[in-house]
Amino acid sequence: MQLNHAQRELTVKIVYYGPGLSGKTTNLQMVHQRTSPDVRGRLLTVETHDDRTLFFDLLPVFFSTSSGFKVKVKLFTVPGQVIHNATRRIVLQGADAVAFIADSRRTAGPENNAYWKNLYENMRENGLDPAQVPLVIQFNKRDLPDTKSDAEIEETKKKGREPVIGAVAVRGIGVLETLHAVLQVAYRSLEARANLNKNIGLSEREFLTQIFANIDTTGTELEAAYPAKKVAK
Ligand SMILES: Nc1nc2c(ncn2[C@@H]2O[C@H](COP(=O)(O)OP(=O)(O)O)[C@@H](O)[C@H]2O)c(=O)[nH]1
Ligand SMILES: [Mg+2]
Repeated sequence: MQLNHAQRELTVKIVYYGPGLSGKTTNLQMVHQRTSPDVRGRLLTVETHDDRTLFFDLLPVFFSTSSGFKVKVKLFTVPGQVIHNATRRIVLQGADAVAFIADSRRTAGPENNAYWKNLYENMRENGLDPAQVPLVIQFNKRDLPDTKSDAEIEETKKKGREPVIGAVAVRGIGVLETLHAVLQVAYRSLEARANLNKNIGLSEREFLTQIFANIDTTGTELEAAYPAKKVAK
């Protein structure tokens, strides 16, 4: 988090982390598609010929609070390939919350575990206490055969402290729910550290509403809380 009182600006950093090809870039593309141009910037994506993220993706989302603060939420993805660990570590620096995107297929289990470990290592290398960094987990690619069952995902949910969300990112399923969950844990952690309510007059409700009122929530679990608004693609 960067809080600049002179400029009246708050920057929040969210990182989508996980193995290569788990669907991190797809998540950002779907968020971009459904977000009003009024509150989003360009989706910056650097891809190589084999469709993998070479460096990182970045999608900025911004709004002004009723108290007159500018809030910039930066959504980043990391490159998943093993050789890009240095880049992953740099992108992770200063993250306020992490969405860990896992591939739900059974065959992906060992890779998910390896990258979970890698996430913890990189947090420590960056001087972050993993226990203090808010996390959510997305089990993506629920449409493919031989994925973990819902019951197994429930088990994971019970074992950990993190919110767990099932997704089919290519169809936009679970994408906004994941974004909402990660923004909520980010806000709560920043509130505990920096007293956003008191210091800049920004409540959790306003933080989430300013963003999700400008996202097309049609057909998602968020539709009731944030009535869908059509946005230009
Ligand atoms: N079947 C299926 N494919 C997906 C899903 N999400 C992403 N993909 C595909 O998986 C590949 C890798 O996705 P990408 O977002 O580039 O992964 P990244 O390396 O984590 O950024 C792409 O071909 C996506 O279209 C999903 O939910 N189901
Ligand atoms: Mg990518």
